[in-house]
Order: sequence, then structure tokens, then C-alpha cells
Amino acid sequence: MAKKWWQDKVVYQIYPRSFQDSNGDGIGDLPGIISRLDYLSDLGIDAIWLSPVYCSPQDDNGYDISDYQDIDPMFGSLEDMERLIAEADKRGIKIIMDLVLNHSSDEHRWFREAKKSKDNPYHDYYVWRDGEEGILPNEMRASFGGPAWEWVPELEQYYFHQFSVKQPDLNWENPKVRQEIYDMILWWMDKGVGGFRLDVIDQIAKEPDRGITANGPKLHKWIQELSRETFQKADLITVGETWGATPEIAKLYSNPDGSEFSMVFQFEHVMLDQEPGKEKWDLSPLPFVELKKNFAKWQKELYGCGWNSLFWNNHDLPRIVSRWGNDKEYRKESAKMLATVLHGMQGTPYIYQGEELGMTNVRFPDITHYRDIETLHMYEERLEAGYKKEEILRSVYAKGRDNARTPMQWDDSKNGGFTDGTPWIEVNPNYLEINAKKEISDADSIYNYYKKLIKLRKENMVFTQGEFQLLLEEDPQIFAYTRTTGEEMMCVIANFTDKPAPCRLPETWQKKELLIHNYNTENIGGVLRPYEAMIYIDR
Ligand code: TEU
Ligand code: CA
Repeated sequence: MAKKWWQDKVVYQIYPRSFQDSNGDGIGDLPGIISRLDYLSDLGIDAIWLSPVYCSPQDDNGYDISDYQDIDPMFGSLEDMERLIAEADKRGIKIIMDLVLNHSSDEHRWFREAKKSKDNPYHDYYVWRDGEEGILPNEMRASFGGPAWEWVPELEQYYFHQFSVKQPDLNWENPKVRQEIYDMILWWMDKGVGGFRLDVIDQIAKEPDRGITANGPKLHKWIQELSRETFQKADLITVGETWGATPEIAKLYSNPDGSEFSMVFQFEHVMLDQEPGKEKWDLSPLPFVELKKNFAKWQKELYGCGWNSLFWNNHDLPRIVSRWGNDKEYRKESAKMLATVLHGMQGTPYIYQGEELGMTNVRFPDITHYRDIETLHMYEERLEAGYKKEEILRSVYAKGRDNARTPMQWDDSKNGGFTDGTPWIEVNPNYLEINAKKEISDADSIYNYYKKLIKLRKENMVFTQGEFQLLLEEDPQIFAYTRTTGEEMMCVIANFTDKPAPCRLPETWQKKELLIHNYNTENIGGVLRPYEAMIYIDR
């Protein structure tokens, strides 16, 4: 498979409202991001995936867009966006915009028109069903609670929404909708954006009458049209968000012929600590051996015929160091170990803001401190269903999306240097201990470890090209694998637990060059210390 320009790049995700506030209103903004570009450039990343900054009533923090071609005043202006693209470009950093194409906001002009009458030219931009009040077209449920159908009395029709009531689904069956979308994307491409992340793109081809949400029959036909009409006109980096992807499907999405996307986010590993048929809030432990086998499956199946994205975190997921690491006595070791294991694999690594600092989950004392629509709905639902408050909070502490959304911790000044005003969501009180300023100045920090991993990827082809082989498959503590090209071989070895781990690896590796190691003192053969991780290379 011919190498693509983006294959050795590293992407950093910014959740704009929580990154850096510049004007004291407590909400992060574009000028704030611009002021932190040097920080990102120093880290060594190549692209920024920017969560949505378009005009939005913010029902779902910008994933409900009311104007795709303007910036919400809360975040700045179109000029600020152009300046961000230009300033990032000066530092060799591309901007990846977040496209939410499955739904718009109910405050989008299209939807306001659509609601006026059945023969309004925009009516067919959305998904409607005739009906009777109180008798839903079917049983389908929306992601953020309640039915997926909302009654509009003036039209005597229901509209379909897979997410909140304020996120009506767009009707991709309508060629006019698709054309509007392509024109809008071309307009952004013209502004010099370097790529796109496509929100819940596997749900655009829904067929509600058949209960189909993800992976509808027309999905790939439409994605290929979308790609042909837009991305392929420039050499962009594109990544689809696809909760329903299997390796089989991901090979289509990331076909090296470029007919769909560069790659997709797949979520199988993220769902391993959730039992089938249960919700993510019903906590269950991570089956570690399954995790290894799952990664190995994706690494093997996409090798040479697709491309993986590598991530532990995003704005919807809890902080990885709290989730599968240890955010107490081994925060530093486990954060570095998790980074090692992920960055050693084949694919494009995504770092979520604060991950490089080892930022942790947050535990607010009660629900009034939380902001996320998903968490708030779930809380109400579970209270009604008879759960105890403490029990629900335990789920929120483990899985709530606000864990990832507390403000970026820049230094030990008020609000962690995020804002002079009152932050829209409270800063994690551990900012005195965990912050960028401290991390940058400590040579042994998590930040500097990430920096080194990013650099290693650029310097050693085996990171991007090597073939993956899982070692010690059934070992209950150790995650180990090799990556091999014709010239080089590297070996990633990690203890995933807080207990010493006897390591039955060929000792010869220990005589090879050590690329990176999360402990300062040499490993004494035979046993890995808690969360100990390293990468050896044989040239
Ligand atoms: O997320 C897709 C999605 O399905 C999420 O609702 C996910 O299931 C949930 O967060 C896991 O608990 C995307 C965006 O990343 C998310 O922020 C949006 O809320 C959602 O789409 C709707 O646009
Ligand atoms: Ca602001």
C-alpha cells in the first residue's frame, strides 16, 4: 500500500469551549486557541481536530448546528477562524473541522422553514412521518433519552431525531440536502482547512421504518458520493466517527483508493467494559485479554488494506488514566504506559486535550455541577427508575462525558489559567498538581513523554509501516507486541497492572536499543514493575 502523506501525522483534539478563554466570559474561544498554538507546536502535533465552533444554540455543545458557514459569536468570528487556519499553517499545523451531517439544530434556517408547511421547499430536508398525536410511528428511542419522534401539531407530523429533540435528522435521501452539504464543505475547503472529522457518519443512511440507524444499505454509496464531490478535490485527511464499524466495514471506509475517508474511529475497544445489552452506565470491569485481542484483530485486518485511528480519549469518553490506568499512586507511570501501548501501534494517533498532562476524571459532589445533556437526561431517567443518587453519581464519575470536558489545566493560577471569569463548568480541583506549566518544566513528565513518542514516530518508519504481531496473548498483565518491516523490528512491552508482572519475553530484546521507557532506572530482567512500559528497536 503506497504511503500517504498523513500516515505519520499526529492529531490533537481541541474541545474549544474548554481549551482557553480569552475574554473572561468563562468559555474557551478561537483567540484562546490561537494563543496556545506555540504550546501545540512544541508538543509536535501536525493537525488539530476542532470540535464544532459553528453557530449553535449549544443544546449539545455545538453538535447541534444552526449555521454551518459561520462561527458562533461565543467562540469568535469567521475572521478569527481564518486567522486560526493561517497561524496554525505557519507552524505546519492543519485544522480539521468537525462536520455534523446527520442532523442539524432545530434552529437551523432549513428546519424553521421545514416546519412551516408540508409543501415548503425545505420540508423534505428532514425526516417526517404522518401520524396522530400520542401514537408514535414506532418504538425507536433517541440517544439522549425519550422517543426518536417529535410531534409537530401544525403539520400533524412527527420528525425523526436520533439525538436530542433539538437535533432533527437530515434527510440524505433528498439530493438537494446532499448538494447543500457538498457546497458547504467546498466553501470550507476554500478557506484552507486541512481535513474533516465526520460526526456519527454511519447513521446518515438511517431507515427508521425498518428500525435501521447505523450502517443503512445506502451508506457507502452516499459516502462515496460525498468524498468524490468534496474531499477528493484536495488531498485531505478525513476521519469518520463510526460506532458501528467492524474491521470488514472499516476496510471500505478507509480503502487506500481514497474513495471514502482516510480512516475511521472505531469503538470496539471502548465498549469492552460494557456488557452486551447493558448501558455504558452499568459499570463492569475491563476484560484485559479481550482488549489485547481486539486491538490485534484491528491491527491485522487493516494491515495493507485500510488504516486505523488510535485513540483512548475524546470529548465523549472518560479520561483514560482514570479509566484503565491508575489516577492515584501510579498516575504518571500508567499514563505513560497507556500512551506507549497506543502510540506503538499502526495508525494515526489522536491525543485529546489534557491527555498529554495526565488529566483525570472529575468527581463533583452532586448533579448540579454537571452540564452534559447526556448525563443530565440519564440522571433523571435513572432517578425515576428508582436508582439511588449515589449509585447514579458513581456511573457519572466513571463514564460521564463531562470528565473530558472540564477546562484545560494550564497552570496553578486561578481556574488553572483557563479563564479570569467563571468557567462554564468547574475546573478539576487537582489543577494545582496537574497542569501544563509544571509538566513542561519537568523533563520526566507525561507531557515530555508524549513529546518523545511523537518524535519517535517521525524518526522511525517502523511506527507507521511495521506489521503487528501480538505476543503473550493470554498473559493477564502484560501487553506486548512487535512491529516489523523488512529492515527494522520493534517490541512494545507493558505491564497493564499495578502489581509486578513476571515477564516471559525472550531476554534478547533487553540487549537491543531502548527507544523509550517510563521508569528512570533500568529494568531488572524477569519482572516488570507496576505499569512499566518500554519500546525496544532492532535495526
Ligand atoms: O457522538 C456520537 C454518539 O453516538 C454519542 O452520543 C455517544 O454514543 C455517546 O457520547 C457515548 O456515551 C457524536 C459526538 O461525538 C457527540 O459529542 C454528540 O453528542 C453526538 O455525536 C451527536 O452529535
Ligand atoms: Ca470566551
